[in-house]
Amino acid sequence: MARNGKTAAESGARPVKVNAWNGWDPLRHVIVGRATGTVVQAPEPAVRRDFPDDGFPLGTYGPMPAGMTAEADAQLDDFAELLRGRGIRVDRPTPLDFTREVATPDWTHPSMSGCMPPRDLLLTVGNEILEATMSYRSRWFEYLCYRPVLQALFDADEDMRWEAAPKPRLTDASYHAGFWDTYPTLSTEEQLARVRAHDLVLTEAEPLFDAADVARFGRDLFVQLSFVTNRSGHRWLKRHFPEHRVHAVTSTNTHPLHIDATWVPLRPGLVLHCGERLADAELMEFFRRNDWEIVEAVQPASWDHPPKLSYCSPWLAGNVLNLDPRTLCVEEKEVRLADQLVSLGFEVVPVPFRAVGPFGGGLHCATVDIEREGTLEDYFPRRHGRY
Ligand code: ABU
Repeated sequence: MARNGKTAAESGARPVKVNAWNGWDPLRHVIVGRATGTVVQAPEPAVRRDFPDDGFPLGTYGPMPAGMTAEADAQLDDFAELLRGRGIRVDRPTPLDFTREVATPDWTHPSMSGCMPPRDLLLTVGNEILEATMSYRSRWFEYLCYRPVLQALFDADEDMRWEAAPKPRLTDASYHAGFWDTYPTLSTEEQLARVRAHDLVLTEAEPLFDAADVARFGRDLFVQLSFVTNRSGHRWLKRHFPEHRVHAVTSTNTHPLHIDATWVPLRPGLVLHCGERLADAELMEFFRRNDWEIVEAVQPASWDHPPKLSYCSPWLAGNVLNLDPRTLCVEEKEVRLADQLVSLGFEVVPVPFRAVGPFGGGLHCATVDIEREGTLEDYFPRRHGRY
């Protein structure tokens, strides 16, 4: 029912429909995150924040600087308007007081985090929206920011499936003690060996995953094992989506945190990999065997100048958002990447978004697809190895 009491059909609006099978079909409805109220999280076993030059040395926490938050919110609002101007319906989360202490029967944590980036939390597969487990205590309650939107979608679309993965305990048993003291001291080769073996901060005590570690390619879902996603999380997803082929993947990324700045689908038959972050050789062969071209992204513009208080890598440049299989939103300063994408046949929509980076992501991270026009398809008819 529309706000004026009329149904969507009566008011002339397109009916709300949850439907998205991949990341490139024409976008009709999306969530765009908010920076409002974001905090640098209090210390917790899952993650280490240490910004000695930016006012938040190890062990300190609190609200992000007001000016940075205002600038990021302005860019997010402008992006939402840009999308609306293209006829795309946009929903926004409802921020909470993220400075407040949170607790479960197992632990108390002095702060939350924020409601950027929504992509970390919500995964749309077909008519289902799944709330991920998350693996940070500071993000345990983040789903509450999205409940008003999810409730409205549930009320508007009779066919929407609203699911939530099991809320994790996140006791100390879920983390390898001392990980953040030792891992940064390892050589690149040693770190890569740990990534390959998936011997990182999370234990296998319970299923854990972020939604942004799942790349959707129709019938095939690729789940990156990372700092925030464990094997048990992959196993849970595999059982949850029995009609899909759900693959666990790693890459040559020493700091794996979300697949959407590593292995980025652009359109059927074309995937972008972010520089040195190569996928497993077997996965690359699987893509090639199915006639997918793999292109290496050019070096990001922000390579030598990471923004203040950012925990993301410069590869956020590759964190682009498809409006359809021919049109990509790209951060406006990533001119070389834009040129590369134009040479591959895309229309590029430049979007000022640099101020959003310190709030956890780029254009893909900052959004969640609610509706993309399209159906479930099989883009990989030829199997290879364990794929
Ligand atoms: N949330 C995306 C972060 C990706 C990266 O730092 O590479």
